[in-house]
Amino acid sequence: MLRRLTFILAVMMCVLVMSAAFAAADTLPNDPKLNPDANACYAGGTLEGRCNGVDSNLDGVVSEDEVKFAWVGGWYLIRFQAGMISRADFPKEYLYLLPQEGPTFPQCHDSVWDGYRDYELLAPINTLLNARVRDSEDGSCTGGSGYSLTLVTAPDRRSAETLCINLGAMYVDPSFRSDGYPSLPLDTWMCED
Ligand SMILES: [Ca+2]
Ligand SMILES: [Ca+2]
Repeated sequence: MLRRLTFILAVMMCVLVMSAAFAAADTLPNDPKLNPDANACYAGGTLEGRCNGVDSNLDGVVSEDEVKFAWVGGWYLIRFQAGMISRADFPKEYLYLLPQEGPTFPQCHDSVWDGYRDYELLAPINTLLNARVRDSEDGSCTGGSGYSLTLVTAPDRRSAETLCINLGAMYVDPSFRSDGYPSLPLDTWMCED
């Protein structure tokens, strides 16, 4: 009797373990590192709800191919988001799914006027001490570590001044003319420190 009970228990345990295993396969998280089917189109993904109704060619019908195209894009996108595919390796036809690339630093800004030195922007406009002046005048940003300064954008001098002070710089230098630097925004002002 005891032996039979043990056998029944063993069978029951076996069934329990197997169903647990199947359940695990069904409920793998939507994480491309754990789940080969992970897809940004699934619930919780950034394309959730946007993959089954995309009429890409605007003919009024969502075809099977259009749905498939969207899901393949979702498959790549979630792997990009997990750092498993780089922008360079991302399929060209799906690049529109990737976020826009932000500006990269340092940037060199060349003046079109003689005798005006290059400005090297080290961080986004409107941050304290985001730039420095180099010795070069040819857009190469070489020579001299230059002095640090702060560049801001504002529609007029008064708002520029407020912005400079709020950032911790002192006041606006009226001698700086950003229109001589075509690659800088037109309303760029320099804060003196
Ligand atoms: Ca269509
Ligand atoms: Ca120049």
